Amino acid sequence: MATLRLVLGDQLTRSLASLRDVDHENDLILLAEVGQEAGYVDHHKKKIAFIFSAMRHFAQALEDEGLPVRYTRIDDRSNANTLLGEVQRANNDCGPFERLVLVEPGEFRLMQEFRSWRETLGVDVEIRRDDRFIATLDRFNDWAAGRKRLTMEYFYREMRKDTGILMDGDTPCGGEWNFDKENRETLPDDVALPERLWVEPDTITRDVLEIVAERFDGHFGELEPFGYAVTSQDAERQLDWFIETALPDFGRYQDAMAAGEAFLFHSLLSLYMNAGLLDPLKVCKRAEQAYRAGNAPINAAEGFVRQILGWREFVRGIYWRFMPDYLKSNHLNASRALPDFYWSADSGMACIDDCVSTTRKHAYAHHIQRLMVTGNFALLAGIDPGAINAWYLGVYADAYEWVEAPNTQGMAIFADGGIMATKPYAASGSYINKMSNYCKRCAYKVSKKTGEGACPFNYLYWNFLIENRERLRGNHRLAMIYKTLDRMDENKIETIQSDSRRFLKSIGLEP
Ligand code: FAD
Ligand code: DLZ
Ligand code: SF4
Repeated sequence: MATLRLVLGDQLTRSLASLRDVDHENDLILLAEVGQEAGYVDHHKKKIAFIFSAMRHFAQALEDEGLPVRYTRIDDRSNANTLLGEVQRANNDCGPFERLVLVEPGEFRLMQEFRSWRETLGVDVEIRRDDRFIATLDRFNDWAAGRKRLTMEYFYREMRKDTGILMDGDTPCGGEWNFDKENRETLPDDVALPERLWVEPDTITRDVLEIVAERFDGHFGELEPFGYAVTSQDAERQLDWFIETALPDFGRYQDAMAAGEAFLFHSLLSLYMNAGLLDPLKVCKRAEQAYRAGNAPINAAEGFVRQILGWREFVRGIYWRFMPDYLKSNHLNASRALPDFYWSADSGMACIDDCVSTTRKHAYAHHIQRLMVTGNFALLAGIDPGAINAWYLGVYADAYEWVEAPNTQGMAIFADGGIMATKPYAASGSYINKMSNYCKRCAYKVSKKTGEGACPFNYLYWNFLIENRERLRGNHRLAMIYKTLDRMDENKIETIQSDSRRFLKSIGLEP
């Protein structure tokens, strides 16, 4: 049966479910750079370049294998600029096809659209399971069914047992399931950070860089220098580099932050796993092997595996279980606009400006920067979930809604009301000060709680608890802090509120 096989920009895996039974004679594989996908949020220029270049390299590899491929470039004059339009054009030019085969997309909006295509196109549309994850969605839903709380840690343990990763028989390697307590060291001043491995752009990437510079000039972010891998072979090299060079220290410095240092000992592998260039199970197995060979301590191997086998799989399950309502939720009724400094990095707060600069430069920031700096600020300042989700979805090279939304709605801003986290990850300046060297170079004083020059995170933290007292005081994990607030004298509360109003006004968030 003549079949058209549509492959999306984050499905660049040769063993993709829709490519396994490809018929060299009768089928056509379609990849399309379209305005619809490049423009539905303000994607970082580097993210667009990464995806387009990876798509072009993938198409080339398929062609080199002798497979029939149709590739639409963003600057093709006849580009319909929608996925549906490109499917229709392929059908008109090279069809008719009796069947369209694709793999579940990573975003609900596209899933809905694909489900309507059978009617629109009048052909059989087969949407196959995306089996590039370690757990199926059925496995997640079976685990989740009937549970009052969905706790990542318990799901993660099931995943460890299912896969046998970091298991000695029935017991977890090292005698504990979780070495989280050994993942919280701060970075010493004299620590030697590893030299990252970058990939020199080839002709395909250079072409893409030119097109992105021209067509997406108004988008956020710095396009060059561009050094990300765009093929699975180069992504594998990045994995080798990480396992040998950075993994041994990944564990202890997992939560640390340092001004001007974007990567520390992090892997920078999320963009490759999410786009299909690396297999997450293989990545976990490599970390396990390093541990078993004595090349990485347990707190590093387990800390790393937990992020992928645990968090990555867990957030995917949460997304598909709770969409579409998940993105509509706004438990804290947050409605303030996103401050301009999320784009311009000129807030005067050293922590925010460093995280935004890193983001602007690399389309990357590591987890604690996303969660405890930009995420924490958005939580404390009550930023509208739509605005902050759009920011996270656009600015990171690894961002697709299945992984971005639970991390933002659930972890960072508590908009889901506690599906992901038992309490909001709200923190004052002292957490940032403990985990980084930002405060030493900041115009604000972290030790000052209120008044001129005080760290905004300090008064915004208490202001957040005051503003959300009714919604949060029933949360038993916040009981102690609300007791402290109850004991606070009226003048202090007044000062916190007026400092917060003044500050929010100064950044355009209060009238
Ligand atoms: P490492 O620190 O080296 O971690 C190893 C791997 O673990 C990552 O590559 C990633 O695949 C996985 N991982 C770690 N934490 C998480 C997590 N919380 N959820 C899912 N996977 C995780 N991650 C994305 O891949 N895409 C996103 O759009 C995204 N948005 C986020 C938004 C917010 C507000 C927050 C707080 C986190 C977000 N994360 C997202 C999770 C995490 O920050 C990134 O996966 C990580 O920073 C990627 O860098 P790395 O590859 O160097 O990770
Ligand atoms: C993110 C992205 C971008 C920028 N451009 C394209 C594109 O032109 N064509 C395409 O097929 N995919 C692109 N993508 C990735 C999709 O947005 C992604 O497949 C969906 O968001 C589902 O995860
Ligand atoms: Fe951030 Fe406050 Fe520290 Fe400045 S003093 S870097 S605003 S936490």
